[in-house]
Amino acid sequence: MSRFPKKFLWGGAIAANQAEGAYNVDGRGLVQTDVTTGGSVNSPRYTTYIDKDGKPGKYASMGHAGGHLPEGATYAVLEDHYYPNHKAVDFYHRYKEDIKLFAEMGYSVFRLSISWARIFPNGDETEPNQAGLNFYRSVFEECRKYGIEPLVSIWHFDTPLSLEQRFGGWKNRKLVDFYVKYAETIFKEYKGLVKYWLTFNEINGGIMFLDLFGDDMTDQDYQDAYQSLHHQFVASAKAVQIGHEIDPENKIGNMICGITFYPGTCDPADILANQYAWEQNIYYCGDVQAKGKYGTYAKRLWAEHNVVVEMAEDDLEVLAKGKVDMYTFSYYMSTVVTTHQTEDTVLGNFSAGAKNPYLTYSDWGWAHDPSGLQYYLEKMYDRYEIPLMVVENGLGAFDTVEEDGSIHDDYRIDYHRAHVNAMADAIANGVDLIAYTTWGCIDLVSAGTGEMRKRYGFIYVDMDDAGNGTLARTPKDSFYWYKKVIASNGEDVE
Ligand code: P53
Repeated sequence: MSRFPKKFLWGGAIAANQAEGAYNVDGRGLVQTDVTTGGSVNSPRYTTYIDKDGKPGKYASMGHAGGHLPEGATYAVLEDHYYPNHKAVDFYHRYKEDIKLFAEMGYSVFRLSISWARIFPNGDETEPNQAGLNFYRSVFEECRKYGIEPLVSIWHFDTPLSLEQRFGGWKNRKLVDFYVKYAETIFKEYKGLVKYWLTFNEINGGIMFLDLFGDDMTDQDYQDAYQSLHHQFVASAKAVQIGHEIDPENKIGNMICGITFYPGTCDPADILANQYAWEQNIYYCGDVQAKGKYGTYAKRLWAEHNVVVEMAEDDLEVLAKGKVDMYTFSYYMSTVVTTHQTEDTVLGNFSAGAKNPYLTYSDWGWAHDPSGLQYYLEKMYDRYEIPLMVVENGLGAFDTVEEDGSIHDDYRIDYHRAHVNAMADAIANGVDLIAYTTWGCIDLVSAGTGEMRKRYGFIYVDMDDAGNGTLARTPKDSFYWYKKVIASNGEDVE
């Protein structure tokens, strides 16, 4: 009996803003990461601006959960700061070389995102930017040349900055129509070239990461977060419907930041707190997108922060009609929920709370927990009974380049081996898992910290945190390991 279905899709994943660079080329508009500096595990990234009196300033950015631009200020690129996403790893100019390497590993799928601001630089033009459309067409054609199926995230943390500046971002309902027009444009443009789509990357980040920094958050922050999510749900549901109308062959998924939550103790209070964490952080978005309706617990979640979600008359109908074809998610780690005081806590980037004594942690504080992936897969398949895809999974780690140029990343191989085995176990338990795309199949800029040295790739990129390096690509040991895994359809993981 083979462990993975015959047509299982193996590949890797990147996002436009973290890989492409070329931030001001061929008519591209700015996005939030273009005004966001680098950070580290202990220091945040900053978003920079010019205030209403013309003075430069910055606020600590929580990545995609958003911070606050002061009243009257304008987002700005400042002279004396380094912005790692501007250059990233220059996928924009090197995609042919990169896709060739992906093909060499044997990829049957490659997940990437389209940068909205390459297609509609300010987000609300009447006509799309032809140069942007051409770029992705060549990327998709390059994939097809090698028989690689593109899996396209329509939005991966990159709302055009102009929409953030003029409309305040997703809390403004106007964004729904802008997004839908953008989605419709690319569905039509790439009909026949792209079949697999994801509407919003880690959509639940908007509420989950907010809660992680909960102490400083006000009810207004929660109000904005839930309202923004509602707009994204409506936008996603409309895109699903339009995508199906344009090409009935299209398979359109959601994308959830999949963290597995465990109760810290068997105290019933912990069990309930853990269930509530799943509801808020994981089910809330998944239910709307995969079941087409808000969960019954939503009212309680809103009430906790005096939130009133404003909805248009036919929104609930739109949600019901815009259910996704597959449930997709990222998986890096699990976390612990407890109502008890604990001394042993994790404080990493985007991970916090009690430490799990049964697990080990990465240098960025992320728990290594392959069983958590199996648990997540089984739980979600049981809940939704639609095909699942693991569209991100990987280990951010320091890599050392040996004198002969080789990179021996056995820690990364161990991480992936364990997670491939966990997927096989979930499949053996009946889960309809159809794809695995590892995160950062090539090194790229970290979303959370803006670092290059937090590396995920099977392909090393010569580039450091200050932007120095030749950008040369070198396969790591993991490259050859993954090639073997794919060639054996997941049988040979040694
Ligand atoms: P980085 C936090 C927790 C889980 C997933 O993350 C996350 C984040 C954001 O930092 O984001 C996803 O680069 C995201 C990718 C991101 C990747 O995980 O912070 O979809 O854009 O790069 C890894 O190590």
